[in-house]
Amino acid sequence: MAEQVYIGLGSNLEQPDEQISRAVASLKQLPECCYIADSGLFKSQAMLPEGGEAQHDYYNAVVLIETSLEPLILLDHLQVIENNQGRERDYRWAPRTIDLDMLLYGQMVMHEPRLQLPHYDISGREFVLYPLQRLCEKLQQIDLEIPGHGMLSEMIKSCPRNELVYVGEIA
Ligand code: A4P
Ligand code: MG
Repeated sequence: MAEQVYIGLGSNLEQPDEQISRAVASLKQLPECCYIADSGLFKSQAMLPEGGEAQHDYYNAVVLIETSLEPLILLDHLQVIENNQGRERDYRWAPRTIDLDMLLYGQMVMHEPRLQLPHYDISGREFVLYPLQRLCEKLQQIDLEIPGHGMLSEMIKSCPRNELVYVGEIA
Protein backbone atom coordinates (compact mmCIF):
# COMPACT_ATOMS: atom_id res chain seq x y z
CA MET A 1 0.00 0.00 0.00
CA ALA A 2 1.27 3.48 -0.81
CA GLU A 3 1.83 5.85 2.12
CA GLN A 4 1.93 9.61 2.11
CA VAL A 5 5.36 10.80 3.15
CA TYR A 6 6.36 14.38 3.94
CA ILE A 7 10.03 15.22 3.45
CA GLY A 8 11.71 18.38 4.76
CA LEU A 9 14.51 19.85 2.66
CA GLY A 10 17.08 22.32 3.97
CA SER A 11 20.22 23.94 2.56
CA ASN A 12 22.52 26.80 3.50
CA LEU A 13 25.60 26.15 1.33
CA GLU A 14 26.53 26.45 -2.35
CA GLN A 15 23.49 28.19 -3.83
CA PRO A 16 20.86 26.74 -1.53
CA ASP A 17 17.91 27.42 -3.86
CA GLU A 18 19.62 25.39 -6.59
CA GLN A 19 20.45 22.62 -4.12
CA ILE A 20 16.75 22.37 -3.24
CA SER A 21 15.77 22.26 -6.94
CA ARG A 22 18.30 19.54 -7.59
CA ALA A 23 17.08 17.44 -4.66
CA VAL A 24 13.46 17.86 -5.81
CA ALA A 25 14.45 16.65 -9.29
CA SER A 26 16.04 13.57 -7.68
CA LEU A 27 12.98 12.91 -5.51
CA LYS A 28 10.85 12.95 -8.67
CA GLN A 29 13.03 10.14 -10.07
CA LEU A 30 12.85 7.79 -7.07
CA PRO A 31 11.53 4.27 -7.75
CA GLU A 32 8.11 3.30 -6.34
CA CYS A 33 7.45 6.95 -5.55
CA CYS A 34 4.94 9.42 -6.93
CA TYR A 35 5.70 13.11 -6.42
CA ILE A 36 2.53 14.90 -5.31
CA ALA A 37 3.44 18.53 -4.51
CA ASP A 38 5.77 20.88 -2.67
CA SER A 39 5.47 23.90 -0.41
CA GLY A 40 7.62 26.26 -2.45
CA LEU A 41 10.75 27.86 -1.04
CA PHE A 42 11.10 29.51 2.35
CA LYS A 43 14.08 31.39 3.77
CA SER A 44 15.05 31.84 7.42
CA GLN A 45 17.94 32.52 9.73
CA ALA A 46 19.91 29.43 10.71
CA MET A 47 18.73 27.79 13.91
CA LEU A 48 22.01 27.31 15.79
CA PRO A 49 23.11 25.20 18.75
CA GLU A 50 23.80 27.14 21.98
CA GLY A 51 26.89 29.27 21.38
CA GLY A 52 27.20 28.06 17.76
CA GLU A 53 28.99 30.22 15.17
CA ALA A 54 26.90 32.28 12.75
CA GLN A 55 25.85 30.53 9.51
CA HIS A 56 24.34 31.59 6.21
CA ASP A 57 20.56 31.73 5.98
CA TYR A 58 18.70 28.53 5.15
CA TYR A 59 16.35 27.74 2.32
CA ASN A 60 13.73 25.17 3.30
CA ALA A 61 10.84 23.38 1.63
CA VAL A 62 8.52 20.45 2.31
CA VAL A 63 7.60 17.87 -0.31
CA LEU A 64 4.81 15.29 -0.32
CA ILE A 65 5.33 11.97 -2.08
CA GLU A 66 3.38 8.73 -2.13
CA THR A 67 5.49 5.63 -1.91
CA SER A 68 5.37 1.90 -1.40
CA LEU A 69 9.02 1.89 -0.27
CA GLU A 70 9.54 0.80 3.34
CA PRO A 71 10.69 3.68 5.59
CA LEU A 72 14.30 2.53 6.00
CA ILE A 73 14.65 1.87 2.26
CA LEU A 74 13.32 5.35 1.55
CA LEU A 75 15.82 6.75 4.09
CA ASP A 76 18.63 4.98 2.17
CA HIS A 77 17.47 6.75 -1.01
CA LEU A 78 17.33 10.12 0.75
CA GLN A 79 20.87 9.67 2.05
CA VAL A 80 22.12 8.76 -1.45
CA ILE A 81 20.64 12.04 -2.72
CA GLU A 82 22.36 13.92 0.14
CA ASN A 83 25.69 12.25 -0.62
CA ASN A 84 25.37 12.94 -4.37
CA GLN A 85 25.02 16.63 -3.54
CA GLY A 86 28.25 16.60 -1.55
CA ARG A 87 26.70 16.52 1.90
CA GLU A 88 29.37 16.46 4.61
CA ARG A 89 28.57 15.46 8.17
CA ASP A 90 31.15 17.46 10.14
CA TYR A 91 29.17 17.98 13.32
CA ARG A 92 25.54 18.25 14.38
CA TRP A 93 23.78 21.21 12.73
CA ALA A 94 26.84 22.00 10.61
CA PRO A 95 26.14 24.04 7.44
CA ARG A 96 25.00 21.73 4.65
CA THR A 97 24.48 21.56 0.89
CA ILE A 98 21.34 19.52 1.44
CA ASP A 99 19.50 17.87 4.29
CA LEU A 100 16.55 15.58 3.69
CA ASP A 101 14.54 14.79 6.80
CA MET A 102 11.63 12.36 6.77
CA LEU A 103 9.03 14.36 8.69
CA LEU A 104 6.07 11.97 8.49
CA TYR A 105 5.57 8.54 7.02
CA GLY A 106 1.81 8.14 7.02
CA GLN A 107 0.76 7.87 10.67
CA MET A 108 3.75 5.67 11.54
CA VAL A 109 5.54 6.10 14.87
CA MET A 110 9.08 4.71 15.02
CA HIS A 111 11.89 5.18 17.53
CA GLU A 112 14.91 3.57 15.87
CA PRO A 113 18.24 5.43 16.18
CA ARG A 114 18.44 5.49 12.37
CA LEU A 115 14.90 6.72 11.92
CA GLN A 116 12.55 8.53 14.25
CA LEU A 117 9.01 9.15 13.03
CA PRO A 118 7.61 11.72 13.15
CA HIS A 119 10.89 13.72 12.94
CA TYR A 120 12.09 14.34 16.51
CA ASP A 121 11.73 18.13 16.41
CA ILE A 122 8.78 18.56 14.08
CA SER A 123 6.81 20.65 16.57
CA GLY A 124 9.38 23.36 17.30
CA ARG A 125 10.44 24.48 13.86
CA GLU A 126 8.81 27.29 11.96
CA PHE A 127 10.73 26.29 8.80
CA VAL A 128 8.93 22.93 8.91
CA LEU A 129 5.43 23.83 10.14
CA TYR A 130 4.75 26.85 7.89
CA PRO A 131 5.86 25.10 4.69
CA LEU A 132 3.74 22.10 5.74
CA GLN A 133 0.77 24.41 6.17
CA ARG A 134 1.30 26.00 2.73
CA LEU A 135 1.56 22.56 1.17
CA CYS A 136 -1.75 21.53 2.77
CA GLU A 137 -3.38 24.73 1.51
CA LYS A 138 -2.09 24.06 -2.01
CA LEU A 139 -3.68 20.61 -1.87
CA GLN A 140 -6.88 22.06 -0.40
CA GLN A 141 -6.38 19.76 2.55
CA ILE A 142 -8.12 21.09 5.64
CA ASP A 143 -5.61 19.90 8.24
CA LEU A 144 -2.93 17.32 8.95
CA GLU A 145 -2.64 14.99 11.93
CA ILE A 146 0.86 14.60 13.33
CA PRO A 147 1.06 11.43 15.46
CA GLY A 148 1.86 12.25 19.08
CA HIS A 149 1.35 16.00 18.54
CA GLY A 150 -2.19 16.58 17.31
CA MET A 151 -3.31 18.73 14.43
CA LEU A 152 -0.99 20.97 12.43
CA SER A 153 -3.42 23.91 12.71
CA GLU A 154 -3.10 23.76 16.52
CA MET A 155 0.67 23.18 16.59
CA ILE A 156 1.31 26.22 14.44
CA LYS A 157 -0.43 28.47 16.98
CA SER A 158 2.40 27.87 19.45
CA CYS A 159 5.20 28.21 16.87
CA PRO A 160 6.15 31.83 16.15
CA ARG A 161 6.95 32.49 12.51
CA ASN A 162 10.08 34.51 13.49
CA GLU A 163 11.89 35.81 10.38
CA LEU A 164 10.69 33.03 8.06
CA VAL A 165 9.71 34.34 4.60
CA TYR A 166 8.19 32.66 1.57
CA VAL A 167 10.42 33.40 -1.42
CA GLY A 168 8.63 31.68 -4.33
CA GLU A 169 8.17 28.45 -6.20
CA ILE A 170 10.99 25.92 -6.56
CA ALA A 171 12.68 26.36 -9.96
N1 A4P B 1 17.49 10.13 11.47
C1 A4P B 1 16.65 9.80 12.49
N2 A4P B 1 15.38 10.14 12.18
C2 A4P B 1 15.40 10.69 10.93
C3 A4P B 1 14.41 11.23 10.09
N3 A4P B 1 13.11 11.27 10.50
N4 A4P B 1 14.79 11.70 8.87
C4 A4P B 1 18.94 9.89 11.51
C5 A4P B 1 16.08 11.68 8.47
N5 A4P B 1 17.12 11.16 9.24
C6 A4P B 1 16.76 10.69 10.47
O1 A4P B 1 21.09 13.10 10.47
C7 A4P B 1 21.65 12.29 11.50
C8 A4P B 1 20.95 10.94 11.51
O2 A4P B 1 19.59 11.11 11.87
C9 A4P B 1 20.88 10.23 10.16
O3 A4P B 1 21.99 9.39 9.95
C10 A4P B 1 19.57 9.43 10.21
O4 A4P B 1 19.80 8.04 10.28
P1 A4P B 1 22.00 14.09 9.68
O5 A4P B 1 21.14 14.70 8.61
O6 A4P B 1 23.26 13.44 9.29
O7 A4P B 1 22.42 15.14 10.82
P2 A4P B 1 21.91 16.58 11.14
O8 A4P B 1 20.90 16.98 10.11
O9 A4P B 1 23.09 17.48 11.35
O10 A4P B 1 21.24 16.41 12.55
P3 A4P B 1 19.77 16.65 12.94
O11 A4P B 1 19.70 16.67 14.43
O12 A4P B 1 18.89 15.74 12.17
O13 A4P B 1 19.59 18.15 12.47
P4 A4P B 1 18.34 18.68 11.76
O14 A4P B 1 17.21 18.38 12.62
O15 A4P B 1 18.33 18.24 10.36
O16 A4P B 1 18.63 20.25 11.84
N6 A4P B 1 18.01 26.20 10.53
C11 A4P B 1 17.13 26.51 9.58
N7 A4P B 1 16.66 27.78 9.46
N8 A4P B 1 16.69 25.54 8.69
C12 A4P B 1 17.14 24.23 8.78
O17 A4P B 1 16.73 23.38 7.97
N9 A4P B 1 18.49 22.60 9.98
C13 A4P B 1 19.33 22.28 10.96
C14 A4P B 1 19.70 20.86 11.16
C15 A4P B 1 19.84 23.30 11.90
N10 A4P B 1 19.35 24.63 11.65
C16 A4P B 1 18.48 24.91 10.67
C17 A4P B 1 18.04 23.88 9.81
MG1 MG C 1 19.01 15.76 8.89
